[in-house]
Amino acid sequence: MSTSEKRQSTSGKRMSQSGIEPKMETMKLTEEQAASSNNTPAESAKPTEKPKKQDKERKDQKSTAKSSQQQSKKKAEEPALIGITCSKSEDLSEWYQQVILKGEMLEFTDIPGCYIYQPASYRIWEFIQSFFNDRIRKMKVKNCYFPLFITEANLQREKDHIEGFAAEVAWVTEGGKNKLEKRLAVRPTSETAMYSFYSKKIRSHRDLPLKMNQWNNVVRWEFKHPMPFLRSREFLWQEGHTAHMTEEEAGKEVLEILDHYAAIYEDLLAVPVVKGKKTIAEQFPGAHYTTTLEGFIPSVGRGIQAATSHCLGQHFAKMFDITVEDPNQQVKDGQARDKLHVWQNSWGFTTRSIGVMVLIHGDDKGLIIPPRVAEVQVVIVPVGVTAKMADADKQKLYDEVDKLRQTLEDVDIRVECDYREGYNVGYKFNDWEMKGVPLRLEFGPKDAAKGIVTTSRRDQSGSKGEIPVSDIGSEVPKLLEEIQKSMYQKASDEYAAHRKIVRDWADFVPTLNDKNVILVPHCTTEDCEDQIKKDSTGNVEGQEVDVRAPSMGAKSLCIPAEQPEEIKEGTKCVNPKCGKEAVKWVMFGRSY
Ligand code: 86X
Repeated sequence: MSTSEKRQSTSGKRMSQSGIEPKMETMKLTEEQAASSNNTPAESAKPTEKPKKQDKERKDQKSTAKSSQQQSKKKAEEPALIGITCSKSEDLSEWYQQVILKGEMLEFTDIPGCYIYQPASYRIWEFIQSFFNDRIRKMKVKNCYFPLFITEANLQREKDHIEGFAAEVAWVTEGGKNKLEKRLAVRPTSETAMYSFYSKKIRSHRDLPLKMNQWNNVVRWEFKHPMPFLRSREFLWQEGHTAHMTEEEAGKEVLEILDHYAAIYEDLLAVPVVKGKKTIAEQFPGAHYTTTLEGFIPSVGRGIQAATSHCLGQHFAKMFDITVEDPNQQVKDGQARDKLHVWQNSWGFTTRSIGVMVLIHGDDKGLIIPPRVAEVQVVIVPVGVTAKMADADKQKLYDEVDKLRQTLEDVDIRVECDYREGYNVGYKFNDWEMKGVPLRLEFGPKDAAKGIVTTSRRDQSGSKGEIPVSDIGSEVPKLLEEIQKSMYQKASDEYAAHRKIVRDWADFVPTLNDKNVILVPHCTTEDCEDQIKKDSTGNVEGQEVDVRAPSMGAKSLCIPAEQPEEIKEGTKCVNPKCGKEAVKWVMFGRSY
């Protein structure tokens, strides 16, 4: 397999039959955007959808716009809340788009594949940053920053695998009115920039380990359909790059980082992941081995790569001449010691994680943000405020609400009170639900009289509870933790239920078609995987086929660290055309 083919398989170039990508961008492009967009091959690679469908979408958009106008005419004094108008199960693509736009997470721009991260999503990124920074600082990793631009000569030093990535590099060719003598790449990743520096910086074994991390933005000019958060041309990430004296030390770090990544997903975002190792066919070609987290999107039954931590071996050290003298070698006076190449790792975590979180937890009312990353954890909505209510009574209620807020803030809960005038309670409830606030407290004269607040969990629509006012300082934090736990548990149970053991090839494709990922006994070789990809391709019943990619084969997602059982001696690879012995349970699936 050529490097470029490898690269293609690594990044999963195939499109879905039912995924959420097909309409994402076309839908949202306004006419001006469409008109002004300089049709690069990506944008002009039409038709991206069946024309019929596109027409329907346009109509939908227009009719939505119209009905909202009509509505606002009808009730001019009361703003109309246009909630999520489609269901997650029926049209995931449309649902996802509405949820992130109406939840004010993200906005489209006039550049396809580049998005505005509104405060609601950027705040989640900040929670992730501070959590991860705490962890890596304990490992003595230092944050730093390298330039956005990389010279072509430097980028070419990675020539071994650059070939496979070349099509995605964005270039700056002009500065002001002058053409640059040498064009500059916008970083797609910083290996070449950082390792040239490492080569200078690392002189002796005393300079090791060297552990640096950047929080930055990178650009990969994807030609696949862009999707907000999940696959964008510019994205935010952290890239960690470390150099070690020994393979053992490097290997330990790779797994430690993978654990931190899993903790971000599971403990912060309440998203279950499977830890594992990439097969040769799917690993980063420049790596010695690649460890990975694999997530799962139940609505489409597809896997999604959640993060990677690579052991690079000595591959880059040889390319970039990163060496130290052997500290253990016995030498006579004046005799030079042998040079040892360092062992390197790299690891990355991106804003894709936010999209995965939205897809997993959101429902037909909109976002559901896990409490630990919610900017607003609790919203207090005063209820039972009527027009004929005396001002003094209203003020009394609001003062009590403010006391509730103070009590919660004193125990570090992030609270918002909704005192907005001119919006009815139903509107307010829907609005905060759309934004995903995990817990709503309702407080009105009746509650005040009983000395309680009414609770409504965002993750359990319709079920309400009560907490005595005197206990909210202790009970609300507990309830938030319960919400966090139960969101994770629900998602985890669902992932587990859709991770099926398959022993026979006859069950391979049908089980995938039932929206599962599968664990199969496999030989872990590249050729066999290619074969499986071909043989598992085909139309999926009941799922619409994207015209740009009529079918999608399954690829290996990872070799799970936790194997379901031992592979018994004599077990054959699941692929009947392969004939080799199975060596591991490998997780296969259709994937993003
Ligand atoms: C591979 C590997 C690695 C640091 C990570 O996965 C974690 C963080 N980097 C990145 N990769 C490339 O090397 C690459 C290179 C070019 Cl020039 C490109 F255009 C795209 C790339 N994509 C991925």
